[in-house]
Amino acid sequence: MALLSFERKYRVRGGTLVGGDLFDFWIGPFYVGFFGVTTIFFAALGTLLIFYSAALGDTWNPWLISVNPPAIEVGLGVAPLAEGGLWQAITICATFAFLSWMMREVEICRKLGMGLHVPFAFGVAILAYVTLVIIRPVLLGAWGHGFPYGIFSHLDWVNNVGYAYGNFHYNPAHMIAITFFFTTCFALALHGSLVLSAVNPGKGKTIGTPDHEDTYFRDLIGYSIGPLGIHRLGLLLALSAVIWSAICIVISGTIWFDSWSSWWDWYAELPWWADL
Ligand code: 07D
Ligand code: 07D
Ligand code: 07D
Ligand code: 07D
Ligand code: BPH
Repeated sequence: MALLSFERKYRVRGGTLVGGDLFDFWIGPFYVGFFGVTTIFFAALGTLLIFYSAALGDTWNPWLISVNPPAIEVGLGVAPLAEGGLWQAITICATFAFLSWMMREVEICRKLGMGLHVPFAFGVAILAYVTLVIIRPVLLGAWGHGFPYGIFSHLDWVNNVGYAYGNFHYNPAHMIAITFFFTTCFALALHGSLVLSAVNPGKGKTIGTPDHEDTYFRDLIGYSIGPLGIHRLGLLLALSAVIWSAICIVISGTIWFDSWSSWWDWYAELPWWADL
C-alpha cells in the first residue's frame, strides 16, 4: 500500500490500550485497532437487527420503519424479541458501538500524542443518548420510557413526552440547554465568518494575521476572546448545551411530575408579592 509522505511519519506503532500490536494497522485511510473491530461488530449486528425488526414489521418505507421499546408493563424485564426485545438488543449494540468509537478515538489521540478533547466531547453526546434510553428508563422503572428507533416515530416520542409535562418550553433546564444551543451557533457563525473574512482579503492582497481578527472584534464590541479562546468557548458552549439537555430530560418524571409551567409557581409565591 502506497503511503502519502506525511503518513510515513504518523503511521507508527504504539498507543494502543488493548491488543498490543495485534490490531495496530490501517485499512486504507482507516486506523483499525481493537476498538475498530468492536465498533464494526456492534454496528453491524445492531444494523442487522434493525433490518430484522423491519422485516417483522409491516413497512419498508424508511420514514415509517420503527423499532419500538417494550410496553411499560414489562418494566425493567427482558421482553420477547418481537415485543421490544429487539429494541433492547439494539440499544446494547448501539451503546457499545458508540463507546467503541470513542475508545478508537482515544487510541488515535494516544498514537498522535494529542489531548483527549475529541473523545471526551463525544462522550458527552453518548451520555445524552444513554440518559434517554438507559438512565431515565431505569429511574422510571420501565424500558418503555426509551425512545423508539424510527425517523418519524422518534419525533412523535419527543412531541408526546413534551406535552406530557404541559408546555416543555417552561422546563428551566430545557431553556438553559436551548440558550446554549443558540449561543453555540452564534459563536460558530461569528468564528467561521471571521476566519473566512481574514483569509479572503480580495484578489492580489495578502491574508490577514490573527491580529486583524482580534482587532475586528475590539473595534466592534471592545473585546476579542482570541484565536485559542474561541475554541475553548465553542467546546464549552456545545458541551454545556448537551449536558443541560440530559439534565432537562432526566428530571422530567423523576423529580418533577407536574406540568413544567407550574414549576414557576415559586416565583409567583415569593413573599414580597405573594399577598398582593
Ligand atoms: C448531521 C451527523 C450525521 C448524522 C446523521 C444521522 C441514522 C438513523 C436509522 C432509520 C446531527 C444518521 C441517521 C443513523 C437511521 C434508522 C432506524 C448530526 C449529524 C445524518 N436522533 N431528532 C434527526 C438521531 C434524538 C429530533 C435526523 C439519532 C432524541 C428532532 C436523524 C439519535 C431527540 C429532529 C436523527 C437521535 C431527537 C431529529 C437528523 C440518537 C432529542 C429533527 C439528525 C442515537 C435529541 C431531525 C426526521 C442530525 C429530522 C432529527 C437521528 C436522538 C429529536 C434521523 C441517531 C430522542 C426534533 N434525528 N433525536 O442531523 O429530520 O443530527 O427528523 O440518539 O427534526 Mg433525532
Ligand atoms: C430568530 C434570532 C434573531 C436575533 C436577532 C438579534 C437583540 C440585541 C442585545 C444582548 C433564528 C436580536 C438582538 C435583541 C440584544 C444585547 C446587548 C434566530 C432568531 C436578529 N424545535 N419551532 C425553530 C427545534 C418544536 C417552532 C428553530 C428543536 C416543537 C416554531 C430551530 C426542537 C414546536 C419555530 C428549532 C423543536 C416548535 C421554531 C429556532 C425539539 C413547539 C420558529 C432557531 C428538539 C411546540 C423557529 C425562524 C432559529 C424558526 C423554530 C429547533 C421543537 C415550534 C430549528 C431542536 C415541536 C413556531 N425550532 N418547535 O430560528 O424556525 O433561530 O424561526 O423538539 O419560529 Mg422548533
Ligand atoms: C447568547 C447572544 C446574546 C443575547 C442574549 C439575549 C433579550 C430579550 C427582552 C425581557 C443566543 C438578550 C435577550 C434582548 C429581553 C425582554 C422583553 C444569543 C446570545 C443574552 N428570542 N427562545 C431565549 C430572543 C425567538 C426560543 C433566551 C430574541 C423566536 C426558545 C432569550 C429574539 C423563537 C427559547 C431569547 C428571539 C424563539 C428561547 C436566550 C429575537 C425561535 C429558550 C437566547 C429578537 C428562534 C430560551 C426563556 C439566546 C429561554 C430563549 C431572546 C426570538 C424560541 C430571552 C432577542 C421567536 C424555545 N430567547 N426565540 O441564548 O431561556 O440566544 O427562554 O428574534 O428556551 Mg427566544
Ligand atoms: C441524544 C444524540 C447522541 C448521538 C450519538 C451518536 C449514530 C451513528 C452513523 C452517520 C443530545 C449517534 C450516532 C447513530 C450514525 C453515521 C455513519 C444529542 C443526542 C450518541 N426544543 N425536547 C431537546 C428545543 C420542544 C423535548 C434538546 C428547541 C417542545 C423532549 C434540545 C425547541 C417539546 C426532549 C432541545 C424545543 C420539546 C427535548 C435536544 C424549540 C415538544 C428531549 C438536543 C425552538 C413538543 C431532548 C437529552 C439534544 C433532550 C430535547 C431544543 C421545543 C420536548 C435542548 C430549540 C416544546 C421530550 N430539546 N421540545 O439533547 O434534552 O441533543 O434530550 O421550540 O428528550 Mg426540546
Ligand atoms: O466521529 C465523530 O464525529 C465525526 C464523533 C461523533 C461526535 C463526536 C465525535 O467525535 C463529537 C465530539 C460529537 N459527536 C458531539 C456532539 C454534540 C455535542 C456533545 C451533540 C449535539 C451531538 N454530537 C449530536 C449528534 C446527533 C444528534 C443531535 O442527533 C447525531 C445523530 C450525532 N451526533 C451523530 C454522530 C456520528 C456522526 C458520530 C458522532 N456523532 C459517531 C459515529 C459512531 O459512533 O460510529 C459508530 C457507530 C456506527 C457506525 C453505527 C451504529 C449503529 C447502531 C448499532 C444502530 C443504530 C441505533 C440507533 C439508536 C437508531 C436511532 C434511530 C434514529 C432515527 C432515532
